[in-house]
Order: sequence, then structure tokens, then C-alpha cells
Amino acid sequence: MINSPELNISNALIEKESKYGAHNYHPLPVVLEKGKGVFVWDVEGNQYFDFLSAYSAVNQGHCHPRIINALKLQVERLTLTSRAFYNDKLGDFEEFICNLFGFDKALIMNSGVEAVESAMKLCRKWAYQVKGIQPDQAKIVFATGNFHGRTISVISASDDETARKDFGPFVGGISQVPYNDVDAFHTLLKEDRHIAGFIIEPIQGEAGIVVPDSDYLSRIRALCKAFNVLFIVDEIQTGIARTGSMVASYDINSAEKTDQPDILILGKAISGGVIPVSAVLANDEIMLTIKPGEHGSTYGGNPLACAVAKEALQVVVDENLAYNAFTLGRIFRSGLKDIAKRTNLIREVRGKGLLNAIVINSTENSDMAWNICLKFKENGLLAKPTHGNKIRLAPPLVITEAQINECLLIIEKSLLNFA
Ligand code: IF1
Repeated sequence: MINSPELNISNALIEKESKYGAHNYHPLPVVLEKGKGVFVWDVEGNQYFDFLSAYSAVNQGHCHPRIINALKLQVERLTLTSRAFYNDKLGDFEEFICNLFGFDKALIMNSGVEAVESAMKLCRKWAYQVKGIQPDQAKIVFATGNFHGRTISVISASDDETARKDFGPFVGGISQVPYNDVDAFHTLLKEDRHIAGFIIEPIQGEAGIVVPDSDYLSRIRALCKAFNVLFIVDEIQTGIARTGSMVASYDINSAEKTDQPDILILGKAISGGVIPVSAVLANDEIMLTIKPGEHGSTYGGNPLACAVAKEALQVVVDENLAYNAFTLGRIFRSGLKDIAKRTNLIREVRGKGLLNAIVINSTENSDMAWNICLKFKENGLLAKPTHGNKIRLAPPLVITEAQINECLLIIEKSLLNFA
């Protein structure tokens, strides 16, 4: 509840959600009804800068006209066929996304975690049919502090008690190594010949925008090559220009594509926050281990999703959003570091491109970060804490330098209330 009587529309809607909806979230007390570009508006008409971007799903900005137009054009033609039949949009989208990221084939799914599960199934198929690991012995390695979604097999790989408590028993064939620790992964590879793949986030989002050493991914890639293990990169949150390049793990424009993963997982902004779309990209040796009838989903690759996602990716390219994220991210982090010098509230500023966070100078279980986000909201900016004392600051990539500077003023003004 928001304890101010004039907010009766918001309160009524919050109450309704509490009465009729699962209580699986604790949202910031704001009820949104409109979004455009970097802005969202609540039901009382207040405008906010959106500094969460639906967890990096609306990189292109809310309701981007080109993406909405692609939706409108397709939605009155054909929305869903199932994969029992062909449709005229899937092949075009698969060709587009394979050429954009440099892979032989794409498997189009819906949610991000579905794509992660699909990548795990491909990794296991490849392990038995290509690498020759004994049946049911394949192991997939994950990093501590990971977040890859919320299905049973994916939380089986998590070390976050909140994500796991009372959801057991868990799925086998999973190992863990500390994030950003190449030696630990090397030791595991030498000890266990059943390792089939390593699934990693280039930057750990949920863990609080944890950026590894600059050579971490390339060293992991080299070890995967040396031990014939699949290098699987989850770019559901870091991908689609968010960190200042189209993907964080390799340069899609370079001929040699050094460090290109064996399996690339995309989601969220692949469709600009308009319709759920995710994608698994791999070359034939891996992708063709799944035969007809062995995997699928009702909505996976539907014509509406493909039409929207193709335009959403084209917008990212045409508007050079990766460059915008790169240049404005540097300005933003520099501004945050200046603020940190003027307040003792910020312990650390970290991130890449426009995926950034401030670590608040409080214990993880303090409600300081939450209260700061409430103050941000009062001053016209929406953000949410992650893992206690980190506040993720990730606006749509269409933000301008003037708006970044305006938001730095809002952030500093809000923090001064807690000085
Ligand atoms: C929630 C977190 C972010 C992801 C990565 C796979 C998925 C996600 C790297 C699964 C999804 C979302 C899920 C959403 C909040 C948000 C989130 F806080 F949960 F961890 F962004 F950091 N890989 N992340 O970040 O994709 O199935 O959700 O489409 O569950 O609360 P999904």
C-alpha cells in the first residue's frame, strides 16, 4: 500500500493484485499504465525515468514505434501456427539472427529460461552423441552467484537459497565453480572427464552486476576448447547492446569472432519488451543433435514473435544502440563516481555499457537500498535493489546524454536525503 490517500487508484490496484495474485514478487509501490522511450507513467499520471528497463528487456525503449508497427502489421495476419506447419516468418528470422551473430542455426523459444533449458538439452545431446560421454553421465558446470531463470533444473544450478528453498529435490549432472576463477574451472576439468559444458553470464546481473576480470571469458573459452567442453554463454541480460556491444562475449563484426561461444543464449530485448522471444544459437555439429520430435514448444518460433523480434534487432543495429550504451555508460559511471566522492553512501560503482549498479554502504539485509529507491521514485526515477544493498541502474539504451545528466542530478538529490 502507498500511504497517501490521493493515490486511491494505485492502492486499489495494489490491493486487487494482493487479493487475486500470487505473492511471488515484492514490487516497488508504483502502478504503471504507460511507457514511451525512457519514460513510464503511473496511474496518477506521474512520469518516471525507467532505470530498470524490465531487467534489460526494453533496451530499444518502451513501445518503440517501429517494433509496435511490426506487431500491428503481423497481428492481424497470422499470430500462431505451432510448428506442426511452416510459417512465412520463422525462416526469415532464423536467417537474419544467424547472419547477425554468426552461427549456422537458431532454435527460437519464448522465455529466457526455456532457452537456457534448451541449451542444457543440446549440451547433453552433444555430450553423448559427439563427445562420447557415457549415457546419463554428462555434467554441466555453472558459476556460483549465477542466475539463469527459475525452473527446477536451472535453480538446481543456483547457490541462492532464496531461489532454492523448499523446491527440491534437484536435478543431477550439475557442478559449480566460483565465478571469475579460471583455475578452479581448470582443476575441475582435469579431475572430471564427464564435463560437457560450462554455462556462464559475461556479467552476473542478479548477483549485483558483477563484472569479471577482462580476460576471464577468453581464458574460459580456451580451456573449453582444450578439454572439448562446450562454452555456453547466457547473454539474456547482457546481450542486445546492453553492455556497449551487440553481445558482451565476442565482437559480432570481427571476421575471426574470437571467443565466440559454442552456444549463445539470447532473450529479453531480442524482442524489445513487446512479446516473449528467446533464441539458442549454435553450429550444426551441436544443433543437429536434436532430431524432429525431440524438443519444441507451442509458441516457439511463432510468426508474430519472429516479425517483432526481427524488427526489434534491426532497430538496435540501425540506431547504433551499442555505441550509445558504450559512450553514455562511461559518462554515467564517471558521474556516479563523482557523486560517490560527495557522499559516503556509495561503496562501489560498477558495470559495463548501460548495465550498471551502485553498491550502497550498508549491510546486505539493511533496507537502505530499498528506501533509496523509494526516494528515487519520489524524484522521478524508477530503480530496484538486487541482492540487498546493490541498486541496478539500467535505462533503455535510447537515453540521451542530457537525460543521463538529469538522472545523475536526481540520484544525487535523492542520496542527499540519507546523508
Ligand atoms: C525474475 C533476476 C535479472 C537472466 C539471465 C536467464 C534469465 C534471466 C542472465 C531467465 C532473467 C529476470 C527474471 C526476473 C528478474 C530478472 C532478473 F533478477 F531475476 F535475476 F534480470 F537479473 N538468464 N532475469 O537475467 O529469463 O525466463 O525470466 O525470461 O525472475 O524475477 P526469463
